[in-house]
Amino acid sequence: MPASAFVAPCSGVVDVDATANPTGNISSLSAYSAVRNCSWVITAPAGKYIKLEVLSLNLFPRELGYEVCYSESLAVWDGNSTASYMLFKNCGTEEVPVQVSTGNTVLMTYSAMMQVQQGGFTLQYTVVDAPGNTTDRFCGGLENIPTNPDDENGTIINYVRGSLYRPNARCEYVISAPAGKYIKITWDYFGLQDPDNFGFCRDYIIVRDGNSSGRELQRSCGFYTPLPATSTVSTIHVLFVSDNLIQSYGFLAHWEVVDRPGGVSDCSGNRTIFQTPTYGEITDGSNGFGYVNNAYCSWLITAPTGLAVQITYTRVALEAPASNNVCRDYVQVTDGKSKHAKLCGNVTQAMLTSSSFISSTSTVLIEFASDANNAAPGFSLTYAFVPRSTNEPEYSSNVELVVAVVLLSFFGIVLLCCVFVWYKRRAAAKAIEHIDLNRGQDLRKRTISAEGRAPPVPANTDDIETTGPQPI
Ligand SMILES: [Ca+2]
Ligand SMILES: [Ca+2]
Repeated sequence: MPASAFVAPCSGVVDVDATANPTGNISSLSAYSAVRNCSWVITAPAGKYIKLEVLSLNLFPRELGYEVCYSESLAVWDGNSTASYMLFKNCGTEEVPVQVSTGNTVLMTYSAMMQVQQGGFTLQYTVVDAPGNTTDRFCGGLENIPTNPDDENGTIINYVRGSLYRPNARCEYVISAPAGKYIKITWDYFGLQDPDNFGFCRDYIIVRDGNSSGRELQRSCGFYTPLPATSTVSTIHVLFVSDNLIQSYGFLAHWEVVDRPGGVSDCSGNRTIFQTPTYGEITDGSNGFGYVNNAYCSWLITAPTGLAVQITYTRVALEAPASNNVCRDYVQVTDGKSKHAKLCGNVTQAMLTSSSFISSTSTVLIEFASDANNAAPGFSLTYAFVPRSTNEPEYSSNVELVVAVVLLSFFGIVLLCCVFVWYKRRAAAKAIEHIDLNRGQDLRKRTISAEGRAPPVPANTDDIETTGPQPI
């Protein structure tokens, strides 16, 4: 830059006339020790834009735990107020990419707390003819986005590469489609502060049908990229809010005008019963445009006698499970009394195939439920009644095996019991025989001692009991 270039002072709020000075330097160094907060509003001629290049940056670094430039920072907005998009906010010795405004004004702020003093910064501005891109910026304030036949898609962005979004931010987008059309939002990148231990979103996105008081289509935080959201009226409302602590990287999304509305399925506690049709399709009812929140539906399918129910999943695109793998929204099948695992998230074709099955009973219950936040395209499956005998080889062979094991075990136990009883009887007989012999010898000894001669040996045990001597 030429030595004679304009240098803006750091002194309160400074208006920089970029018409008179199409290029210049802005620095914290001129009054660094005295002034801790200053701002500059740079205004270029109408139809021109402002290129910003940070030549040097040596500010107090980000403090551990704050994640933001807290003690000392340089911030730039793409407009003349902090409600505009923030182009960057940096500190330390971070490298800052060259930025170009999308209008003819920018706002810069420098702030430092009293106890810090680093080397400061120098930034060069230059008036240029071409605007900057709109793919690297933080959101700000309310943005109304009307559409017309030539403008059927666009972006909404709260993202600056390498930076965290602003604390205490509130950004709103109101995107209006032509009458009879709808707006679909697709999230290309999503990284907000994770929910707290109670599942409460500290920073969040809410997508609503219509205006700011419309039906909530989606509420998201954390790092799970939400599935697309489509309005059921011509206008969609997107709100981003961040609190004062812990920031993250933000979001990138694109919107488009579509011909079909979002999820309008009436899935509120009803149970459908299928018994006679031999084939059918079961879905969440939104035709792939997104089911409603707080939904619950069930379908009870009972096959005629001798038939089983074949379930074939064709699509499962529900909200992703929580970090502990618990499904937030799910589809679950119960075969008789046996519950299959819940399916949720975006299920791959391979998983859909492996989850499909033929029932082992004649009754299958299908349940679909969604929680209060974040709808997704939905699910679909088909059912058909199929002959049970020819389609359950694995089940049949298992049953036969179980029956055989049970019967063999039964006969084995009976055999063991018989052997045991026989052995006990034989042992008891031997014991009686032994007692008999002992009693006989004892009786003969007592008789000899009393009468001087031995009595005859009794013929059996009855003789001992009835004819034996009385106690002496
Ligand atoms: Ca936060
Ligand atoms: Ca959900």
